[in-house]
Amino acid sequence: VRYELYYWPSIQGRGEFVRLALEEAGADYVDVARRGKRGMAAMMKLLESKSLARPPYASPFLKAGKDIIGQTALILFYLGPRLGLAPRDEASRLWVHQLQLTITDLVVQIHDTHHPVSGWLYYEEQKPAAKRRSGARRTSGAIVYRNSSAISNACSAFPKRMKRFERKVPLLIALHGRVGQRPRIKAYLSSERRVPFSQWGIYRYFKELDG
Ligand SMILES: N[C@@H](CCC(=O)N[C@@H](CS)C(=O)NCC(=O)O)C(=O)O
Repeated sequence: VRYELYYWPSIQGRGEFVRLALEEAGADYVDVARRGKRGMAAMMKLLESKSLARPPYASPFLKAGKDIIGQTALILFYLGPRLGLAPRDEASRLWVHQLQLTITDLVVQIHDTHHPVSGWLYYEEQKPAAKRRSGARRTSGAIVYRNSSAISNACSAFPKRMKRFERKVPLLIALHGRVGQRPRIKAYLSSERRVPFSQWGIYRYFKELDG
């Protein structure tokens, strides 16, 4: 199967979790919307289609043969055994899925640090609430910091806070380093396939929120 990943081309965002899995497995895949205007049009066509029996809610979504699967955690649940990345026994597989769903919660929490009121308003229109929200951000994210993508992204959005937090979780930080050293991931991170960090993704850096 040649997998087709559909995600916004200019941000790592939620798509990155899927990209990392596909890259680690050396899977045959196309990052469709990053293939110029045509790729983007193909994604919009599927997102806006009224004739799909099982339409995806939002990007990212994956096309595998005739199947279209949305929701980041579900895409990974689907890919895990197929790419040989998930454990075989059910309890362990469910545990991995549970971790990924917790990461999904964390992603929303991080997003809400800069857009606590609405994703449709500018950050500048919700600054006071953003400040309160990021101060109140739960550190229960600890468990999901096992995830390599979450760590590097959190470091770029909250460099000061993460420096302090890192001291408390040395094993996690070491694991993050090891993931970055895995041959396929290492090659991917320095390739053009990797979308650079930006101020438009989920993890944005604002000095005033990194208190
Ligand atoms: N729960 C979904 C959330 C998907 C989502 O919100 N995707 C964002 C980009 S990261 C998006 O495309 N939003 C546009 C929209 O919701 O219309 C997941 O984890 O995949």
